[in-house]
Amino acid sequence: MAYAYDDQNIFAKILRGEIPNDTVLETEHTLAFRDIQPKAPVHVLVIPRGAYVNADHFANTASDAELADFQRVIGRICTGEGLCPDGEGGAGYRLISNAGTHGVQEVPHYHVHILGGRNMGRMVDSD
Ligand code: DGP
Repeated sequence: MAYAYDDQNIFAKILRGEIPNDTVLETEHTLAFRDIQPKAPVHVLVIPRGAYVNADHFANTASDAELADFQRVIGRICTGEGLCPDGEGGAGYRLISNAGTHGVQEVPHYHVHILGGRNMGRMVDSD
């Protein structure tokens, strides 16, 4: 696997503190912040601190500690934003991770979008 990571991408700059962000949660391996162009009342981006291009790069090469931390942050964000459909008022959410050309990924640093606060509609357009 030869993933080329561009360390000038916008999320790399956010991680280096070169660009401000609206942080929701940060841990040793993970950062979560609000999307600058929110598509829903809640729109949080979760990114690893490590230099991973996309979901498969991260899943195939990150350490167990990084993988676990990332998943725990997603859980904490869903809980903290009141999105969990667990019978305590949350109405649910959608996770999206775009990769590559067909995924129409804009920023080449792995990220998961957490979207909620409204009905997100059908998963994808059929065309
Ligand atoms: P994607 O298409 O999955 O690569 O989505 C990239 C997202 O990143 C898009 O929803 C807009 C968001 N975004 C782009 N630049 C910035 C930025 O400088 N700050 C923040 N907070 N979000 C950004």
